[in-house]
Amino acid sequence: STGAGMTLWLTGLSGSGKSTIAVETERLLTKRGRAAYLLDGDNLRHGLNADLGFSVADRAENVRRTGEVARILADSGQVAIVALVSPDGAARERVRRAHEAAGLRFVEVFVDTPLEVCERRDPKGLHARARAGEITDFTGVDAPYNVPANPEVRLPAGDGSVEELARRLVAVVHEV
Ligand code: GGZ
Repeated sequence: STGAGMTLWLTGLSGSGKSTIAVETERLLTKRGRAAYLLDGDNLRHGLNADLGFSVADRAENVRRTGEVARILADSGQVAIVALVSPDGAARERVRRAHEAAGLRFVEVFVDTPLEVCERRDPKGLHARARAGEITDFTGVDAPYNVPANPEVRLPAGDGSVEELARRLVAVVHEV
């Protein structure tokens, strides 16, 4: 490991496991003495991004802002771990380019959990409410998700333990 700052960007559907894997990755990195900080979309929407909803424009701004914070953390030498649905591939590419322009690693992690599994888990009941039409513009139901074309990492998170998946991300951080 060079110890240089970088960003791990977890993208995937609601209920795919992004937050859980991100929390475990942060825990493992911190335990090994690596400065890591989690930026979770759901949490940021209570503060930094409290003014944003789920329109295409608001999601783009959500990704841009969170990407800027991640870049700042990475620039400070930390591992920024981002867990954001971030459904738009072009928006994710802009964050990647901003990192590359600053000489910082950007690792796109596709948390690839089938929609049926996300719907079965549905910890907050959001999928059910989206299916019932009580929430509109819900990613994977009536709003699009652009599957990453070339993610550095694809985690088949429908099976496999959280610790196992997080360990894969820790290994990626420690690659050159
Ligand atoms: C997608 C939604 C929506 C809609 C509320 N579409 O699983 P969660 O509940 O805890 O995480 C999801 C979170 C998505 O916020 P992000 O900031 O990650 O989204 S984005 O990157 O697209 O800006 C979900 C909940 O908020 N949620 N309404 N319509 N997810």
